[in-house]
Amino acid sequence: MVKKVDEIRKKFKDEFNKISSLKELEDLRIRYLGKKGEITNLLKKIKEVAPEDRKAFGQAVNTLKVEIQNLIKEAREKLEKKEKSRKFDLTLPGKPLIAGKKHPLIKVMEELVEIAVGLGFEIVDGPEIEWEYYNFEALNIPEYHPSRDMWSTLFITDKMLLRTHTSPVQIRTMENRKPPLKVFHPGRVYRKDPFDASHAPAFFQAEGLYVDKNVSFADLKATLEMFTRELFGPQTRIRFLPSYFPFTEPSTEVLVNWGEGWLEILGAGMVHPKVFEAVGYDPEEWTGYAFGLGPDRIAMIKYGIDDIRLFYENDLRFIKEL
Ligand code: FA5
Repeated sequence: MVKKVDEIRKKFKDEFNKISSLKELEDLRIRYLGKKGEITNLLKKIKEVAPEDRKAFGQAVNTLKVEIQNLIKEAREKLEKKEKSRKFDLTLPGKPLIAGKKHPLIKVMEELVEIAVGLGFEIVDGPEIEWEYYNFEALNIPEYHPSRDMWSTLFITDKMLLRTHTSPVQIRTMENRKPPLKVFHPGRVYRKDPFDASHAPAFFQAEGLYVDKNVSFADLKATLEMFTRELFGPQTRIRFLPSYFPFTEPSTEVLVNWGEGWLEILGAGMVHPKVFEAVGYDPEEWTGYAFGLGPDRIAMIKYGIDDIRLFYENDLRFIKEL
């Protein structure tokens, strides 16, 4: 029977030498030390052993049991260390990171700011929730003007609204400063416009304002030409059309060649004397130009997109392609 103990020892050692994981080690422990394991089975056989040999047999089985327990304990410690160090192996290649991409509208806004700074404009800020006075009245837009219509404007109270354009920043800036000044404001605006291929109800605008002595329409034209050339390349064809805004006189809008047709990307003009009066500047002394760009439309032309809604659908496949 003692021979049987040696056989089990040999069998254990063979299997033990092949172990390479904690899971295998635990299975092995159960096979030998578990309730139905080899060692328990051996101890049950003690009845078959001649009474004078029982002591020696019992001792041999116990020695083997302790031997197995020690080997398993040692192996477990080693394997645990190994598995732990594998978790923190800094030399393993890293998982590839999924890098984000800037939204095309943000890219255009950043580009506009860069061009404006290059042309000597200072960047200024202003609120998206605006007083009716700054959005309309001070800009010479009287009560009966259609742009105040319920359908265009999202009123919060009688006197407060989501600004419909970035032009109120002209008033806020001039109220706080003395001329000359040359400022640029990129931001968001809101209108109750139907969401169609070229209109969004919330979109971006960027406002430019230059006030000094002897500013002329030629200065405005040159500035807008530089802007469009920087944005779309020197070959771009643009059109100046006469237009009307209550806060500029004369006024113009600029269209950029877009496939078969033309797309309006901005409104502009010479600052109206009434606007200067509203902020306490003497219209006889000061002159200026202002313009309001439409970054959404600019992005449509730059990226060849024929539907503005694509910018707002949050489809990652679209963003990744640009
Ligand atoms: C204005 O908002 C004037 N404040 C612009 C201005 C500033 C004129 C300074 C003179 C001096 P308009 O409503 O045309 O003008 O809008 C300006 C630009 O915003 C348009 O040329 C167009 O590019 C863009 N835009 C207007 N409505 C939308 C819309 N619903 N969705 C996307 N872009 C729009």
